[in-house]
Amino acid sequence: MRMNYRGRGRAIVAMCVAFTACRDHVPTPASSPTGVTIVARSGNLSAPDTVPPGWLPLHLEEAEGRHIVVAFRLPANATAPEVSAFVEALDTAPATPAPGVATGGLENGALGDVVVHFTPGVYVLACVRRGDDGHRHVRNGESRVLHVRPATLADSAAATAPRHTHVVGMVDFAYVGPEQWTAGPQLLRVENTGKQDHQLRLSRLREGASLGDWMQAENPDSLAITMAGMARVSPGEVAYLPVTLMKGTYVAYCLVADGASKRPHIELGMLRAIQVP
Ligand SMILES: [Cu+2]
Repeated sequence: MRMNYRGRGRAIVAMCVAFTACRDHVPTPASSPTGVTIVARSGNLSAPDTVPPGWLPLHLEEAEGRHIVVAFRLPANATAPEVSAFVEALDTAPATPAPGVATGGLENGALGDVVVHFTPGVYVLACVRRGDDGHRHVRNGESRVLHVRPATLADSAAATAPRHTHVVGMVDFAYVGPEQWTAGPQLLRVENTGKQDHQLRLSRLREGASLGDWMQAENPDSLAITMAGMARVSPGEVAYLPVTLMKGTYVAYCLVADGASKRPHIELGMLRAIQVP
């Protein structure tokens, strides 16, 4: 049976759920020792309580199960009840509920680090992946409050944004920017200039497979290898994704659901082929 275009999002979701033990993806650059390591288990996230401000690499260890861990910024003066209300609202809200802002995050499959910006104040790390019961993991305790302390002189190294090699713009509902990238280790600057949350998942087509084949495939995983991913980024936010690119064709796509139609953005056209010559 061939999947039609509308079934595509569901097939990809299934692919992501089923994505296991794929060991042939290219390693991304090693995480910085000053980064934030998050260990995810079923019903539990562990991470530092306090981190310095600035651009910090986030690293995900999936000790048990698959997780999508997003760093949400809350107002710096958010109270404990406001934090709890936000965490509760995350489960059912299609987009990031106010007053939270998604600053980027780590895709399931522990595909590699992402670099996000922390300003002094209160953040919540939470897993937005849906379980078999339809609820996001955050509902079962996979959240953590992260305090970002005030800046000191020693933080100056992390104060400036990392130097990117390519820019990926995200709008409702498309990726904008060059359709050709350079092979080798790259740092993608991922910018959301749209009005909805977006993400960037990157898969590399296997030799001989076309974008059309991939879109129509019953099992997209057989035609492409998922390489890297940036989880939810809210409008106006910027985050960075390190990736090592090989010669070939990559597909960028977004599985965030549209608030009105409930359809994943990929079904609304948010996918793009990018060549790496
Ligand atoms: Cu999107």
